[in-house]
Amino acid sequence: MEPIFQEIYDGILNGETKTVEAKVRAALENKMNLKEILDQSMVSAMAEVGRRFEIGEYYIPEMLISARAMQAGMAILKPQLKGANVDAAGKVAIGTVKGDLHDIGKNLVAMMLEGAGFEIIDLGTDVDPEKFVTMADQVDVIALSALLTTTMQNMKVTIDALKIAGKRGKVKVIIGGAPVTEAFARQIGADGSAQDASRAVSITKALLGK
Ligand code: B1M
Repeated sequence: MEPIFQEIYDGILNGETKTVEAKVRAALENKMNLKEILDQSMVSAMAEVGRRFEIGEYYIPEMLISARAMQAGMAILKPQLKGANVDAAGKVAIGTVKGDLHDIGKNLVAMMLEGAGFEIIDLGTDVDPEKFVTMADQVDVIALSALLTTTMQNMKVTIDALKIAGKRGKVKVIIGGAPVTEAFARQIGADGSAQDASRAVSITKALLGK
């Protein structure tokens, strides 16, 4: 791994926000590839945080400070991802479903979609199904994120709420997040699912014929 990627990785693991900000800035100044910065040093660090949590080496406070350092690094990358595409490719309302507070993956998907020219309405976390329903007339795509096996069930609740309100035909629905599979997406009647942020962009484009 590039030494600077290692420093960002370690900074996230140790929750050192200032270090992460400085190193991400330095990586950008050195013209390092955005996707490599994200995947090799940042997303992989969060996967390691999860592994340490699973084996009881990290607890919630450690997860939180790592998440804060990750978000700080992402905030620096965001303007770089934006702006390459000027034409709005479509409008997307994105949110983490009811009961779920994880927002790093959702924010990354929103950033990549924005970078690909989509207009984003970010509804945040713990979003009520009804809130998504109220967006259906205003957007082309509703994008649902969930990180918990418990809250992924609320993706179905949200899609069902769209159906009951007669709005399902008006929007495409894509879903994603660590526990989500294509089989689950089919089962609950989503139009597509994506394992990561770049695939979320290609699926959204394909669904809108872009
Ligand atoms: Co939580 N947490 N957490 N957590 N947390 C997980 C998800 C967990 C796998 C950890 C573990 O046990 N190994 C586990 C879930 C187990 C399960 O359900 N099977 C877990 C748990 C149990 C919990 C709590 C219940 C812990 C507790 O309280 N006892 C609790 C739940 C709170 C709640 O939501 N109600 C909780 C809390 C938290 C924190 C608040 C401390 C913090 C979140 C901070 C934040 O988000 N602001 C946190 C964190 C940081 C994690 C881990 C460590 C990292 C998640 C992350 O940000 N990953 C996570 C372990 C892990 O994932 N390995 C874990 C980096 C991010 C870039 O990846 O979010 O997967 P990810 O997003 C990816 C893809 O999934 C995909 O693209 C993204 C980019 O490539 N994607 C989409 C995501 N959304 C998409 C939408 C799309 C398409 C693709 O289309 C719409």
